[in-house]
Amino acid sequence: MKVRAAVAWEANRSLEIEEIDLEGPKEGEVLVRIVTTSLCHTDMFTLSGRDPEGLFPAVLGHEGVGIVKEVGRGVISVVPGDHVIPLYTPEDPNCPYIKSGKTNLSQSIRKTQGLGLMPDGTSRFSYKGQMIHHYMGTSTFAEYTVLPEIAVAKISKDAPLAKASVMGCAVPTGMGAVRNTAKVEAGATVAVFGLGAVGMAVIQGAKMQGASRIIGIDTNPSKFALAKQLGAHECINPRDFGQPIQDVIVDMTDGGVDYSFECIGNVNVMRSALECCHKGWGECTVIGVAGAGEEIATRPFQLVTGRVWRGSAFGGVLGRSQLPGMVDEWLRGDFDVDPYITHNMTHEQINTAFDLLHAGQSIRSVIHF
Ligand code: NAD
Ligand code: AHE
Ligand code: ZN
Repeated sequence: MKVRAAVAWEANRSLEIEEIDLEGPKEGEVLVRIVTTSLCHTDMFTLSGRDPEGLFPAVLGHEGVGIVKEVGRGVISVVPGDHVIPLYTPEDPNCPYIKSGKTNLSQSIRKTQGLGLMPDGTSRFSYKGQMIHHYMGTSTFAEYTVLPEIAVAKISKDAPLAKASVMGCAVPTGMGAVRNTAKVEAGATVAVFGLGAVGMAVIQGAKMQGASRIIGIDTNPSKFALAKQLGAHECINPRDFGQPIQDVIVDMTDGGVDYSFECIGNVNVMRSALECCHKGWGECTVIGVAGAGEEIATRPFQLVTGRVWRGSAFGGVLGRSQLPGMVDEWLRGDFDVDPYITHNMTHEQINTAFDLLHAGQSIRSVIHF
């Protein structure tokens, strides 16, 4: 079929809306009509050329929601009409990683996903005969996309599709990192570096866990009002201090925070986030994604003396078995997703979403097809 898609032809070039060819779902695959998609920093990161797995041309996009239109042979868990969230972290119950019960990182199709291909090693997208790569196994910047069955989470039909895209990455990533990765407990002190959608979801999650003090850190003070609305007790700008931000936070908290989260993708800030943790027990969760060749550093003494560095992908959330429950939490009113959605626009306006995120003027832009 012919579908309109925003194609990333090469790094650092605006996306072009093209009419491309999409092959139907093969065995174990699902055709989904994307209703809305939102722009995550990771899409922008890949377009910048810093992602070691970035491949071009590609249909980017991994934070979306849609409706199943057709299923391939052997698909039993979803049917046409189901509302689904594409999963860049699929959940295959037969994968040993999932069976371990220790991780959400199903590996059964990870290799082909990283190569921009479907599990059979081919792409469903092409333009005038030229192969176009999938991205993160999701490619939500197209009117229709094809996904492996294990990469769709069936959600309640009560979830408004105009808003549900943010449940495809930002919200579960931030909230899940708090609950599943760091396991923040009531009364804990928390520092959140980076107040984009992911950092905001960390704040929202920390508040729900009953954190006693949540400190937001960002170089862009225009983010502070929303961070406070969502639960931050105070926000600070590292540029306002003449000393390293970790020292400032250690002083503010009488020895450091119980938990910190890096939601930027800056390796220097990852160090600050570790070093602002309390000696003996403070734990830093890295969520931000850093470019090819970048590495983190600290004095090993920081770890010897009890601080912990860990990382989190998709908030440690099991996409098929846990994400639908998080959507239900939203629908019950346990948390709100409206504050994340600062802009709404059409597919044709997608490059504006990149410009706004790059300029620090948006939290999430939702693109409506
Ligand atoms: P965003 O661009 O909306 O927010 C990043 C924030 O960091 C901005 O508010 C910006 O002003 C702030 N910032 C930049 N440099 C800073 C500095 N030196 N000190 C303090 N603040 C600084 O991004 P987002 O969509 O919220 O994503 C955040 C990060 O998380 C990105 O790296 C993204 O790729 C990554 N991410 C990871 C996962 C995962 O599963 N691990 C999921 C989603 C996003
Ligand atoms: N491709 C990059 C890494 C990108 C990355 O870390 N992606 C996160 C999700 S970001 C969502 O906004 C993730 O889930 N990683 C786990 C995985 O298996 O990809 C690189 O460095 O190669
Ligand atoms: Zn994302």
